This record gives sequence, structure tokens and C-alpha cells, in this order.
Amino acid sequence: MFGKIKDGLKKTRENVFTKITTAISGHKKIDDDLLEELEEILITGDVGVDTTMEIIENLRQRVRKEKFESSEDLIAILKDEVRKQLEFAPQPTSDDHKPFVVLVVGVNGTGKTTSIAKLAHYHQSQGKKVLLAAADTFRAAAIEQLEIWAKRLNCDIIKHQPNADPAAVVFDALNAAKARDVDYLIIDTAGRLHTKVNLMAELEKIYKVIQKQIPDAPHETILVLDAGNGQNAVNQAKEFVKSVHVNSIFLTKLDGTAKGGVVLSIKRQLGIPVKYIGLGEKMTDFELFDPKEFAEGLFAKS
Ligand SMILES: Nc1nc2c(ncn2[C@@H]2O[C@H](COP(=O)(O)OP(=O)(O)OP(=O)(O)O)[C@@H](O)[C@H]2O)c(=O)[nH]1
Ligand SMILES: [Mg+2]
Repeated sequence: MFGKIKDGLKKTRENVFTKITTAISGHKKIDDDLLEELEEILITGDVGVDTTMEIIENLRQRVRKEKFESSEDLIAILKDEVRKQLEFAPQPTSDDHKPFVVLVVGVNGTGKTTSIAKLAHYHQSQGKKVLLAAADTFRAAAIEQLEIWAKRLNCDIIKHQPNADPAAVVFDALNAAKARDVDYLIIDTAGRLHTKVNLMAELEKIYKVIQKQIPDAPHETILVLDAGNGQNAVNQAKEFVKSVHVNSIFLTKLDGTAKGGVVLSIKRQLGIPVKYIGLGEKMTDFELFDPKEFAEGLFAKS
């Protein structure tokens, strides 16, 4: 398990966090000089200014209070501070709501459909029954793409013709989920920018259809963000959450970027937890986000 995160964070670690280890090993004692150096590295590493300031201030206080002296200790406290920043409360599952309805949204090409396959695979591996809904009727070949995943996963899928009303697909999928005793219904949607008024209205309509059938659903709305977009992904998300109630973030493509520090910025600026991460193109290149493992992965020795 740990190997996957460690590999996925390789670029982030090498470009940002190795600098920290180097800075620390260049200092015998923890002094203001060193803390300032760390601050600079974190800020340039997509961690975000506010998060960095808070981490450094906490470090300063802990060093003083817990009487840390050697710079070696600093890595341990840093890991701990990163973990604390990223922690989130336990989340509901299909044990709480069945069918558990998951709506997956986000900007074009961020990895929604692939991430849905990963999630479905994960739930199936836990012995859960999954149903997919092809509610991206907009992009050419989007339905086929989800169908290919469904075949590989040996998972049922509800689909209509291209250009059909996505809300109608969702309506049918909800009925099927109830009738077939499904644990997780995962709904794929078309990529959209928050500025596309008609597409945002379409999302509203999907919401209404869901709530009419199951008043407390969707039980989870996942916003998919591409880690490679760094701070831009955070800005994208800020706009998105103004009109959609997002519960969690699926952060994709961590394997291809040095901007993994953006996880911290997302949590801090949006107050929404990163719950899932994508570490490659295969359905197994997936991890439930674990703050402790993530922090270990950032500072692991390569
Ligand atoms: N390296 C890497 N590639 C990924 C990951 N997740 C998705 N991809 C790739 O990103 C590309 C886009 O993925 P899709 O799942 O089609 O993205 P989408 O958001 O559904 O795209 P639209 O439906 O067009 O909006 C594909 O080539 C995927 O293989 C990941 O975690 N790592
Ligand atoms: Mg898609």
C-alpha cells in the first residue's frame, strides 16, 4: 500500500520536499534562518501561503514548547503538522444510505470517468454492488468510454443515446439502483466549466431529479481536480463550489506532477477534504486518501 503513494509522490518529493530535507541537514540547530528557508520552500511548492504560515508558526511554537533542538527532529514535527492539516472526519458509506448515490463533477479532462472506474473497482473489492450511470451524453464517445470500463469491471451500467437528457439517465439509474439492490450508484457527468451557464443549469436539474426520488441524496458529490493544475485547480474548485454542494475531492494525476503539495492548499482554502487520489491511468492506480501515509510519502527517503 505505502509503495503506491510513495511512487506517486516521487516528483513532488524530489522537486519540493527533498529541498526541505537538504535545508534541514545543512543546519545543526533549529533557528529562524532554517524556518524561513522552510517557509520559502513550502510556498513555492504549491502548499499555499496561508497553510505554510500556519505550519511554520506551529513548528516554531512546538520547537519552543517541546524543546526540540536537533534539526533532525524537525522532519518528524513537519510530518505531524502536515498530517494534522489534512485530517478529516469519518465519512458516510453505503452502510448509512443504500443505495449510496455518488455524483461526480468537474472540469473537462480532469479524470472523472477514469476515477469513477477506480472507485467502482474499489467498492467491488469490498464486496459491494456498484451501478454506473452514463450521464455524460454531451461529449462524443463518453458513453462508450464508460461502457468499456463497465465491461472490464463486470459492472452494470445505465445509458441512453448520445445527446439524451442526462437527468433522464439519472432518473432511470436511480430506479434501477433501488430495484437491483445496489450499494453504490456512481453517476458520470459531462466536463464543464463553472462559466457554462447552460451546463451548470443541467447539473441543477440532475440534482432535482435525484432529490425527488431520494430526498437525502446525492450522498456524496465528488469534485475531480487535476493535481497538475496546481493553484489553478484550487481556483477552479472555488468557483465550482459556489454553485454545487461538493462534499469531497478526488485529486487525480498525482503521479505526473510535482505539485502534490496542492493537497494542503485545497483542504485549507476550500475546507473540503481530499478523500481519494489518482496515481496513474489503471483502475488500480487509486488510494483512499490517508493523511498519515501522505505525509510519510512526502518526506520519504527516495
Ligand atoms: N497519469 C494519470 N492519468 C490519469 C489519471 N486519471 C485520469 N487520467 C488520464 O486523464 C485523461 C482524461 O481522463 P478522463 O477520465 O477521460 O477525464 P474526464 O474528466 O472524464 O474527461 P471528460 O469526460 O472529457 O470531461 C485520460 O487519458 C486518463 O487516462 C491519473 O490519476 N494519473
Ligand atoms: Mg468523462
